[in-house]
Amino acid sequence: MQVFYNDRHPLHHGRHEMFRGELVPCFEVPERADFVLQALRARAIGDIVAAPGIGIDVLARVHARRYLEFLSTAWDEWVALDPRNAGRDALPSYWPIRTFRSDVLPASFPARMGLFSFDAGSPLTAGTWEAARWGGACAAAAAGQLLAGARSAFALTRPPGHHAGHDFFGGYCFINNAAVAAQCLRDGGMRKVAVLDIDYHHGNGTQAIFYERADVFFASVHGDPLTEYPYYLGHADERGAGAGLDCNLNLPLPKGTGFADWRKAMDFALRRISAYGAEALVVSLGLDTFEGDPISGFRLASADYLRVGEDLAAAGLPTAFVFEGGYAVADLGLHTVNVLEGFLQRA
Ligand code: OKS
Ligand code: ZN
Repeated sequence: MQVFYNDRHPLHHGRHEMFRGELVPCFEVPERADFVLQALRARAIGDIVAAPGIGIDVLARVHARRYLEFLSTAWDEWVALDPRNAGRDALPSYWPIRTFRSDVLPASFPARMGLFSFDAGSPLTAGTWEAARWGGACAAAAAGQLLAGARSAFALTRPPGHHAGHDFFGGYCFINNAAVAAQCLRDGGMRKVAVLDIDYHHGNGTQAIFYERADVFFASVHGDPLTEYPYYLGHADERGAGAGLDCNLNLPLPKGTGFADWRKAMDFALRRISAYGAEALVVSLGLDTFEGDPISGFRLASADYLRVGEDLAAAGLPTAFVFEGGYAVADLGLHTVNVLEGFLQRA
């Protein structure tokens, strides 16, 4: 399996996120990807390579041009507001929710920061754009492998992507890597593509990007948004719209769900993906379903991830894995490698 490793990921290194009225240290830290890289090397999984660069046009297949333009200049604009900002992360303070306008692009940088985001937990730093766009390149390269006939590939990158929408960041995500991979598969000739999101959190960005499309099926198993982040999307009655009706499947599960019930949900999603007729699969691989995750509530154990990989392989589709969440940092390598090993043994 080719592993496209984003070696620019440490350029995105948030210090603090806003959490219930105070700035707390970030959970989404560079060490996350370092532990996965170490484990891949230790267990000799995959051929670890760099992704070739991509143009902005590839990202613009799933993201708005004005959003990409914003991301590319955001740090410089933040520092221009106040030179002392060079020493602190950029976080939004204002959001244009219901009754406000989002069609007029504000000249004010803090106002644009809010227009293009949905929470204050996702610090934007000096190297965020560089790290995030190279993550998109890793996802595109993983898709390219499948188009060239490979059974699987892995985009190992951070920041993660599945909360990022067409024109917004949030949930530690800026560029939607899984959406980039799915779109690249479509543009490369795959007629029907599925994204299966097994991160603890609902992939609201990916869902929204493909919600009205019949050519990309989105399925997600996640903590019930009534109690879990991102709260405002991910309910079972969201089935897609327009041409995309019934091309969206949400399987919310209560906090505390263990592997047996979680596995039934994932296998149901895989059956729906098979019935849909997908020619390729993108897996949003979050490892925050682990029982030891500090901010999540499912109860998967380390060995369960081998079974996850096996079940994914049994679906029989060319599969691109894209790294998402997971905050039990020291265990992330083991869990990621278990999924990939289970997959490779069964593939
Ligand atoms: C407040 C909670 C923010 C949760 C963000 C979840 C990010 C994630 N600190 N998404 O998959 O893992
Ligand atoms: Zn997550």
